Amino acid sequence: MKTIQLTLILILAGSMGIQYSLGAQTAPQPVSQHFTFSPLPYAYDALEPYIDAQTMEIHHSRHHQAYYNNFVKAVEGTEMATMSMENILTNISRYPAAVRNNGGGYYNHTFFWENMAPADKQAGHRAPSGKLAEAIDKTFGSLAGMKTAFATAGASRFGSGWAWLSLDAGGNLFISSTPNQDNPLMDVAEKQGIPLLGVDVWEHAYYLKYQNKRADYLAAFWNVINWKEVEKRYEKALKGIK
Ligand code: MN3
Repeated sequence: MKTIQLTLILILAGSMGIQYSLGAQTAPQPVSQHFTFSPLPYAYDALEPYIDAQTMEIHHSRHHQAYYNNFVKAVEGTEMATMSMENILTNISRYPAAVRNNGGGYYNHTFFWENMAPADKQAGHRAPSGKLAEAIDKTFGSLAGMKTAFATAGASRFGSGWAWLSLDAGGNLFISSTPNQDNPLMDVAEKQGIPLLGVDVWEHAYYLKYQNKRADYLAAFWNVINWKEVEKRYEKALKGIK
């Protein structure tokens, strides 16, 4: 009944040339509510001794927060303000560098925090299992083979960037690295795919504890992998490409 009344009012208003607004119901959602900045899923010191608390705090509360703030500023008032992050990233070549750099930084760090977990919470789950374990063995010969290829991608990235394990459109796993805040979702990536596991190899991610020894940081990283999360991403990615 109410719907009919409202429809009649709108028709009447329309016929009288009145622009009708439904007010708050149609007001656009603020960008900072569409894209949100979350706390870490664990305490700053939860990844000790592999990644130190001070690095985690600065990395999350300053670096990540700055990427988020600048991303929100860059998309406010544009078509991107209501798009999904995945949609923006896969079409990144259409958008300004500020969106590529800050949107990438915002997305990549959230992704990174979630693919890590405290080492003491990994009991019984220190390696991938199920379908992901099978795919890793098939593609890289063994988990050790995958780790070597992944660490090599991270160590050989010149300057700042990321190393990734991803799924390509053909359903195959691959390892790559990207410069700056790029990632494999982006249409500018050398090889595109759906990321499953990522590691930040910017100096700010490891310098306080490891200084110039990026390889030591990459070796320590395996102690804090949230394999359950990586497996979840793999299952979802497989469904997505079918
Ligand atoms: Mn970083």
